Amino acid sequence: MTRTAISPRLAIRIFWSTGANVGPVGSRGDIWEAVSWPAGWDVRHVTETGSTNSDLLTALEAGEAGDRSVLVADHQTAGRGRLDRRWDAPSGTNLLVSIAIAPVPPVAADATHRVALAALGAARSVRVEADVALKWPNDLLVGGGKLAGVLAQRSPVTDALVVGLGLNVGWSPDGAARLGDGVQPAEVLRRVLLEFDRLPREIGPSYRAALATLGQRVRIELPGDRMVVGTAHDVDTVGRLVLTLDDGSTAAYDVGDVVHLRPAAR
Ligand code: BT5
Repeated sequence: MTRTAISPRLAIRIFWSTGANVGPVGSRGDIWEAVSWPAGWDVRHVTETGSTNSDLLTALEAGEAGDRSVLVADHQTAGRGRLDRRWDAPSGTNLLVSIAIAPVPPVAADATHRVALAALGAARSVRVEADVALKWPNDLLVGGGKLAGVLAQRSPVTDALVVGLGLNVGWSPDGAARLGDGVQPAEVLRRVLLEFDRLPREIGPSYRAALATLGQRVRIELPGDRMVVGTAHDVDTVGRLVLTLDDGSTAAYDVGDVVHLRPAAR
């Protein structure tokens, strides 16, 4: 049997220009096709891929996607977390989506803050009774368990970035949180995009106001098995978390995993 090899770049180009690879009739593709997306968003759905972030970056770099292009998948075989970690979800259970933002805003972190705030608004609108909190830099928590994470990747080729959101809807790993049964990932995405469009032009004050980390005593686990403990008192203009350390000095951190040492006050 002869097979014609198609490069990943060509495959995403074909997908993006034809809408091919969208789920077949009778599958979950129907649900995604039926959604009425807010104006101005170009939402594409695939049943399976490696990573929506990688695909959308490829599409951007090929000129096949642009600002407000959105790629959502039922399943990722190589879903990525920050720092080369994995993001897991069984097929069809959770929201796995990437959003293209172009050009890159003057403060790149603003783009990830927007997506995190939109996800926070969407999660709160679905689970009004739950205490959904935002933890620096962009995690959503419910009862201390991780509900969602955000991964931003900047294109080295074009003036754009991709912000990926993994939000647990019907499934969560041990110790994590989910929105719960009876909620469709497509409906959650619709709400995320609506909330995104409602955010103010200046995002910094909204982000700080929503960030449960501020005022908390925290531990930051830093790359290289280092850690630091202090009180989080601000986020600086480039998105770094500013801590007051126990010796009274201040220090700003741009990457790390934060643990709230007291329950969030809001
Ligand atoms: C994140 O990383 O929180 C960013 C996750 C971004 C995922 C989205 S899905 C769509 C888009 N395409 C991609 O390829 N990625 C993005 P981080 O803070 O590093 O968290 C990763 C860690 O969370 C892992 O090491 C696990 O311990 C844990 N984890 C994995 N899957 C999880 C899940 N579904 N819920 C909660 N925690 C999870």
